[in-house]
Amino acid sequence: ASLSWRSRARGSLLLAACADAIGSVFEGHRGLDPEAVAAAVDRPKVPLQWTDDTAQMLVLAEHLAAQEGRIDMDALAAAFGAAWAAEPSRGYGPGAVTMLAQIAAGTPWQSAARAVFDGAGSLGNGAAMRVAPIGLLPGRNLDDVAAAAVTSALVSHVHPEGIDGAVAQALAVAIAANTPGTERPQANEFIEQITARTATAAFAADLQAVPSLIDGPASAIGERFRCDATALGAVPASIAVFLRHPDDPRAAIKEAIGLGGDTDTIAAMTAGICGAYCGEDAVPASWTAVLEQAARVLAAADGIAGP
Ligand code: F2R
Ligand code: MG
Ligand code: MG
Ligand code: MG
Repeated sequence: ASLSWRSRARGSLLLAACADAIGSVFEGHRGLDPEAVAAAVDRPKVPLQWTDDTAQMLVLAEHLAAQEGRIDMDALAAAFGAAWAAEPSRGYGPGAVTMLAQIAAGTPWQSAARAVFDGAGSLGNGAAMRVAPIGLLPGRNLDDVAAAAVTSALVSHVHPEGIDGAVAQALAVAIAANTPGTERPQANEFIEQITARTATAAFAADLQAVPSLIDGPASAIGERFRCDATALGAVPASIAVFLRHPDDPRAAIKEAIGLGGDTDTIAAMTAGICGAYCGEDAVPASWTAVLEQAARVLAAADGIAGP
């Protein structure tokens, strides 16, 4: 039977939240022991407590649901600022903290987002890590998805690579959500649809390296990409891991965490794409049962997917 859009939205947000929580234990670590990673995925630390990645993803999903799929940039920025102010210990990045504290104190997002990193703006993966809900809006073509991803990114990430990260990840989720479960995603076509809509030469080059990494050892992904908290270092790696294990979220999450570095975020982004492809039934019930605020995650997915 074909998967419903709601099942795909639920699968995406649930798996992203679970992977964020499981991966967060290893964030910043390199050279991880594969057995420790496998144990954390197969017998996760309970409860599954998620980080800034999921906190912002839920804010975005709830915003889209309230606005019937549109983005009000002032309201979205204010909601990100309020979520940070309510729970500043979710593991936000340093640039994000500086910027969100300003927004929470009343500085317009336009100046707060532009001021960070000496005026360069953030090229962190924060706009990408939260963007799955945009790829899950029903009835959107890929150009619409890319445009909405840019809008959602700009309230915090004005550097072109920070924006491209959000565009690439939103498109990956959307393409996966539109791929019939009976068809395996084809790496070349998947990547071409994304690079047609990203803007920077750096993203084009790194995304175009992904198809060559599908069949070899996972270590080649870690050699090709930095797997860090930057958009360029994390998003192509996440897409590569998904394309290696599209219908096996557990294997994908193990491999994503095993890369080391920004483990919560790479695992969450990989898992968000897997869930959009596989649907809710692919989420281990034992994870959902112990996931923090699981009912809120499900309601957020239903809010964007519609009836
Ligand atoms: N940052 C973390 N984890 C490490 C800190 C944990 C925290 N101290 C704690 O446990 O309490 N995790 C989360 O941040 C990443 C998402 O990052 P976001 O939201 O984009 O933040 P930021 O700070 O803007 O960017 C992240 C890093 O990217 C580099 N960077 C960004 N812009 C740059 C620029 N223009 N030039 C040079 N470098 C730039 C910096 O290294 C930033 O720190 C996710 O991993 C999430 O889980
Ligand atoms: Mg995090
Ligand atoms: Mg392009
Ligand atoms: Mg992270």
